[in-house]
Amino acid sequence: MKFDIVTIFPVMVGAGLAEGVVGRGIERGLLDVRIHDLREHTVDRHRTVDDVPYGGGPGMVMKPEPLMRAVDAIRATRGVPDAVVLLSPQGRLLTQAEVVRLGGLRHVVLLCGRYEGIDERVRQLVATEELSIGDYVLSGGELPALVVVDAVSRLVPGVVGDRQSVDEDSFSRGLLDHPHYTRPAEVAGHAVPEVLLSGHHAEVRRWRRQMALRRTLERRPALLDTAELDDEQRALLDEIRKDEEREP
Ligand code: 4GX
Repeated sequence: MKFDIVTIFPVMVGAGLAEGVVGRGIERGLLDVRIHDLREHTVDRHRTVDDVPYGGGPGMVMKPEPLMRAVDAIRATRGVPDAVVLLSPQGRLLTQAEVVRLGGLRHVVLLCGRYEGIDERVRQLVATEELSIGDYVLSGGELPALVVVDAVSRLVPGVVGDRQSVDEDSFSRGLLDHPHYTRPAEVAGHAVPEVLLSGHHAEVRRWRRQMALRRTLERRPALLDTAELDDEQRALLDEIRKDEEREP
């Protein structure tokens, strides 16, 4: 899968791509990620990427031409992308469903804004969509772009070594994860739940499904409205809800 990231902080973005699962995916040729320094697409002596807002007010706005030239250059050298994504708090919220949709594309361009925002005509003429990684204010689109590349890359075959860990990921099933434990069997008086030491695989599986449901019900109940539960999960959830009624 091909990504092109347009930014005024190429070193920051490069650092975010260098390590871990994404870094290995790039090394192994499964991901083709290019970083484009927006200032390379300026024409003035000061390499200006921002200007004062029409209408006045505080802060600066990203100029349209460097961004438009950057995307033109990407089209010319890397081919016509399937999506040009602008990262901003005004965008549609990034969910695992959106990640899966982007994972079905072959070439995605990510535009990282800074300052108070970007000239509206970039939205109209260049971006094909706008995404937000959450309802909070960051100082630029670089971290959101890295979030998109990370989440989408995990779905590219071979990037995550163990297919099972992708399929069983919390959210790929629409629920929160169950608790995890490793050695030692006791830490500061806190023991590992007995069932995990028992070797009864069916009971371990049932316990994990129960805990995932319990946590989801307690922490993110709205997820249960959209999660596709099987018969066993519906039965477990009814049990948990009855337990709660007895001792809320
Ligand atoms: N999820 N920000 C972008 C500047 C900006 C504003 C408007 C383009 C248009 C954010 C988020 C986020 C802050 C990144 C403002 N660029 N982006 N930046 N949350 O808060 O994606």
